[in-house]
Amino acid sequence: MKRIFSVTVLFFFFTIVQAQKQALPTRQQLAWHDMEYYWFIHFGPNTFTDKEWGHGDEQADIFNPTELDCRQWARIAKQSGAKGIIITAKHHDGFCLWPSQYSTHTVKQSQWKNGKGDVLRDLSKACKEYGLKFGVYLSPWDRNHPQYGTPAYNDVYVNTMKELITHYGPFFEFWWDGANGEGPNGKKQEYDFRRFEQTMRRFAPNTVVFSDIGPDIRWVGNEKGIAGETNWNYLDTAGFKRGEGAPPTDTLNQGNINGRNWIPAECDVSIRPGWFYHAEEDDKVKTPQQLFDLYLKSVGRGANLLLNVPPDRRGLINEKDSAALMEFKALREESFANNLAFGSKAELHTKGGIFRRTKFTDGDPASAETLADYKNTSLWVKFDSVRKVNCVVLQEGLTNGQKVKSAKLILLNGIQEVKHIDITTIGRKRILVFPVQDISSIRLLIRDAKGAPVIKEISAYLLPEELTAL
Ligand code: FUL
Repeated sequence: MKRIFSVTVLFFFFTIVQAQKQALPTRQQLAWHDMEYYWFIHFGPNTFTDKEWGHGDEQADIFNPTELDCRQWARIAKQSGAKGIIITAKHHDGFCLWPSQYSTHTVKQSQWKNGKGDVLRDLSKACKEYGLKFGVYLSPWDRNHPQYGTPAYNDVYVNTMKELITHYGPFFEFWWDGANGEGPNGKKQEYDFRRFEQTMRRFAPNTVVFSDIGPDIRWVGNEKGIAGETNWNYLDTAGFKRGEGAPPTDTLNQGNINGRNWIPAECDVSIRPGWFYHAEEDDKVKTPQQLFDLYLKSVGRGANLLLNVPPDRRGLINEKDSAALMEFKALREESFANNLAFGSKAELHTKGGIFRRTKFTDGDPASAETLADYKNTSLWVKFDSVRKVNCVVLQEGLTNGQKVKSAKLILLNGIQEVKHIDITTIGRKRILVFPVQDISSIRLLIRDAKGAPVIKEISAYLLPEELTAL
C-alpha cells in the first residue's frame, strides 16, 4: 500500500516536473516571430547557366552580372514590406558570393569587377541602409570543395561560418540546407552538426539557426509556402536528423503538440517556379493574389513567410517580380487597414460576471488578456452596428508558451448565430477568412488549452472579395 502510494506520488511529481518543462521561445525567437515576412535570394552561377543545382565544375567566370545593384534589391524588399533578406552565400555548387579564404571557387576568381567584387559586402551595407535584417544560407553540401566527403571539410565549414559571422554579421538567421549529395570525390559528407551548432552559439548567440529540425527554426515540410492549419511551435527532434532522417513532413508542417523544443515553422517558397532566375519563367511570376493567399497560409497560420525573389542576370530584381510585389503589399495594406474591432466594445464573460475590457481590441501587441479560467470564459467584440465581415484575425501571446488547442469563433447578428468556425491552434497569428457575413458581434470560446491562454488581439476586416475566393 505504502509502495503504491509512493509510486503514485512520484508519478505526480514527475508529471508536474514534465509539465513545467514546457519549452519557451528565446528572446531571439520572439523577435524572429515578429518578422513575419522576409526575402530569400537565390543568386550565383545557376543564374547564368539556367540550372537549379550546379555541378560545382562551372567556370567562376560564368558569374558576371552586368548591373548588379544590391541597393535596388533592398529598396524593393523594403517597399514590399519585407523585414529582412537571406541570401545564398553559397549554394550546392560551392561558389562563394564573397572572396572566402577557404575556397578557390569564389567571386575573386571571376571576371566580375576584375575579381574585386563582393556581393555579401554590398548586400549587408544595403540592408543596413534600408533598415532590413540580414541573413545567410550556407549550403553544407558542396559539389566543388576538394575536401568535401572527408572529415577535413567539417573544419572548412566551421571556418567558413566564422568568416561570414566576423565579416558580414550580425545575422538574424543562418540557414542550413538539408540537402546532402556527393562531392567531387564521389563521397557524401558526414556533417558534424553538433560542432556547427556550438560554433553558432559561441560566435553568433543572437542568430537563429534554421534547418529541417532547427535548433531554432524548422522547415515547414514543403516548398509551397504552406503551414498546417494546426501549427504548434513545439517539435520533438530526438532520434531525427537533418535531410533524409528528418521527421515526417506532416510533423514538420504541424509541429508536435507536446514537443519538447520550441522550434517554429518557416515557410520557404519562390515567387517563381524555380529558386534561381530563369528568363523562361518571366511569365510565371506568382500573381499578387497568389502571394496574398500564401501570406494567409503561412503568416496567417502562425508561421513566417520566407519568399524567394531571385535576381536576374543583370543582377537586378526583375520588373515582373517587383510589380507583383508592390501589388502584394498594396493588397495587404488595403485588406488590413480598417480593423472593425478596433475601439469596439469588448467584454469578458466569466462565471463571476461580465467585465468591460480593452486589451484584446486596442491594437497594441503589448497588452493581452490572460484567461486563467478559460473554460468558463468567453471574449466578446461588439460593434455599434451591423457590419460586413469576411476575416477575423486572432493573436496569441507566446512568451509563456503556445496554449490554445481548440477554440470556437461565433459570429452573431443580434442574438442570432450566423456562423461559427471551429479551429485548433491560434499561435502568433491566425487569420480566418470566410464568405462575407452581416454581423454585430464576435465571440471567442477557448475549449481546450495547455495552460492559461494569452489572447493579444481579436480583429475583424472586410477583405476585397477577389482575395477570399482563392
Ligand atoms: C533546397 C535546395 O536544394 C534548393 O536548391 C533550394 O536552395 C531550397 C531553398 O532548398 O534544399
